[in-house]
Amino acid sequence: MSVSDIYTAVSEYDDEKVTELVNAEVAAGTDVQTILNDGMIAALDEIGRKFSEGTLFVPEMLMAAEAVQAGLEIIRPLLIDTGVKPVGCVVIGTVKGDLHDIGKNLVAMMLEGAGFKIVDLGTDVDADQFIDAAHENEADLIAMSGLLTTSMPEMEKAVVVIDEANSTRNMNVKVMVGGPPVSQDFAERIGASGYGIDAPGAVDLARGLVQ
Ligand code: B1M
Repeated sequence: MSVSDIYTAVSEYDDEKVTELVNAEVAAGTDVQTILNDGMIAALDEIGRKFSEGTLFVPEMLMAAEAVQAGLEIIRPLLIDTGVKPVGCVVIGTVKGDLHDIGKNLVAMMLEGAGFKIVDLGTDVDADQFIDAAHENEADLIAMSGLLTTSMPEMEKAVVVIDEANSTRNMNVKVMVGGPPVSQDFAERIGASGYGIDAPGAVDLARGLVQ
């Protein structure tokens, strides 16, 4: 048994096997980040590569994602095991038009584990939904995830509307963005407060932004 078996089970869309193997690795004390990165995320990357070259299609991407979600359910308590008082509140979601949620869920789990209160709006979230939730929860941060190139203009539009809401609705919420098409340069260009390269990076960034 090794982490590469998890990679294989995700590649074979076998969620029961993923559950069994992740449980076994956790019980054996394998580092959670290794299980995540080398087992599950690496397999999804390979699936994505095959999708790009046209040898796999949407149903296979979906089945692989479901296998990864099964593994994440097991890891979740390990990532959010915290008894500390909230260090801030983050409203998180995947932007309008985008239904990818695995990365967003991971970021949310790690932020929760770092002591943030999380309000997760799910996927396909528009700017007004982010703003209303941030207002209602007196949030410190709005965290927008996007996997599609078409998510980038949505983020840009949302930042403008959130800026306006900060003045008109007496809010003071900062915006962080993340996801593969996004970069530090992009975040700066659209006026976001920061860019998180991955889930641990999002935690570091969020900590810095709420200080
Ligand atoms: Co889609 N998909 N997908 N997909 N999918 C990608 C993203 C793609 C790159 C595949 C490819 O072409 N190689 C491509 C996007 C191309 C582009 O626009 N540049 C693509 C496409 C085209 C599509 C469809 C349009 C396909 C179609 O219908 N023709 C369609 C779009 C649907 C929609 O959203 N409207 C679609 C659908 C799907 C599924 C539903 C089948 C499924 C998603 C299921 C789900 O999420 N529940 C799916 C999947 C699984 C993928 C791939 C294979 C895997 C994505 C993933 O979960 N990665 C993906 C290819 C790939 O990534 N290699 C692909 C693992 C995850 C942990 O990584 O989300 O990047 P990621 O998160 C990282 C960092 O980015 C960061 O932290 C995480 C790790 O620590 N991060 C943040 C993420 N958000 C952050 C926020 C932060 C900070 C960091 O702060 C706010």
